[in-house]
Amino acid sequence: MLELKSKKVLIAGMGKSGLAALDAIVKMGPSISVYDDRDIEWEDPKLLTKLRSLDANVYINGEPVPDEAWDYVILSPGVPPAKDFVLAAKRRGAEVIGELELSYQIGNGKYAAITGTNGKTTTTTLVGEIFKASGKKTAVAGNIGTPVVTKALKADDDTWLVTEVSSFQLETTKEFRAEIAAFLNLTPDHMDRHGDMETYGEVKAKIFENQRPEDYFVYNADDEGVSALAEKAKGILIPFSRKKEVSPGVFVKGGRITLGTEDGEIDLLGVEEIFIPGKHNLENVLAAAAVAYSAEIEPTVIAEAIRQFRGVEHRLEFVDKIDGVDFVNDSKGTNPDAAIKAIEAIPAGIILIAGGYDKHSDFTDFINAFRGKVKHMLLIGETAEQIKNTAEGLGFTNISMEADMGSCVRLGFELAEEGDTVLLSPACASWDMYSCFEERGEHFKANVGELRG
Ligand code: UMA
Repeated sequence: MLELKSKKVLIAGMGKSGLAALDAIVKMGPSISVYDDRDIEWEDPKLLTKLRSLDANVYINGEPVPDEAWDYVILSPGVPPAKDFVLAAKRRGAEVIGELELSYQIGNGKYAAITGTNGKTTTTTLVGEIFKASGKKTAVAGNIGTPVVTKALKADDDTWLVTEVSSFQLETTKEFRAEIAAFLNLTPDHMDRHGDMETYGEVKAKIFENQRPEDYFVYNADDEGVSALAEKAKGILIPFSRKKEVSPGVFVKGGRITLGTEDGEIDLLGVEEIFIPGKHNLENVLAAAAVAYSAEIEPTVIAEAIRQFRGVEHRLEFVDKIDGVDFVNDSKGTNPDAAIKAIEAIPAGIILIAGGYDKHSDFTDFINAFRGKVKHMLLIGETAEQIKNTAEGLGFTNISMEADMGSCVRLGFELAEEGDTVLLSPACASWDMYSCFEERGEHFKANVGELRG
């Protein structure tokens, strides 16, 4: 258990994670300082008043953090560990941890942790549904939107913390241990932060670093990068696969999702019974079944919860049908691979809205995935020019450069014919124009709503 009484703690980032960390530690008696680039005084005066009432030292709006001997620096996931003040704090002996590690050290509960480049939110949500249906005490948290420390402090020893875990959160783990860890897939993302794929893969692999031999490691046997990393895992391996029979594991056989166990095969349900579309969602379902199987949940409960599952908001979310044109919100398509999966899951006749924050992604595979299905692309945001250049270089020229979401939705509707889909799947994060992908998705939906007048 982390001992914070009279320790000097710096919390970096006053977003969801930083605020949750602050609330979690304040009663433990540390001397607290906080840092944020934002001008909190102007943007959130109530927060500043709260911080002052806690006697916290506040460094905001570009003010330099003093080079002091902090005992702990609690980093929000969006704050890069390579920042100068973090490196300086480390040199002076500070322990740098994130909110996930804090949660593990001061909270209760056991972790079913899910990582991967894409599918994390859908899989985490489905695992949560299955666990709840089985009667287990369950809290769903993490990168999905609710800081896990908030749930871990309310949990007891039997509570399963079904936790979506990002690479940003894993970068700052030390002792964090998941009794069940799942690694869904590995494709390029966040290269601006991690630099290269090798580093990105290694950071993600921290999800199983502290697992014990009795813990479970669920992984995608169809993904070469993930399978190579799985060789280093120490727990019981539970692979899942769309393409081959893996036993023990979860796989597809004759169109049926099947559990391979030591005592033989257990039939779960037919692939056609899954509501959420696309091959990638089949993989998410296989992964969720494997996590649930690792927690010894009854196969009938797993199958029924999968049948009932209708997907998550902002992920291939059907918004409306107007004059025969479907509008689909995939604002969570925040990297090229996620957007490719959305395009693959939707029939030909797509008017695609893309572009956003620049994470130094390469858009070649994204454009190549159009394969005659995308009729027109509407571009916004920081990456618009780069995506346009890549597309034109590959011979796709039906492109409009737009100023904002409103003009994209209106022009998309004008260009669409009956039977077409206007799809928002940006292949980029939202942070250039919005505070988060949810806000972008809501803005898309509001603009679709306005088409109806
Ligand atoms: N900030 C700085 N300096 C920086 C960066 C950020 O001061 O260099 C400040 C910002 O001004 C802001 C605060 O830090 O006030 C924001 O902190 P944050 O970016 O860590 O975001 P939180 O609000 O704490 O939300 C985080 C996750 N965000 C990121 O990882 C970027 C949320 O995931 C998560 O839901 C939440 O914790 C609860 O666990 C979102 C996300 O985009 C969905 N994740 C990325 C992704 O999925 O690709 C990893």
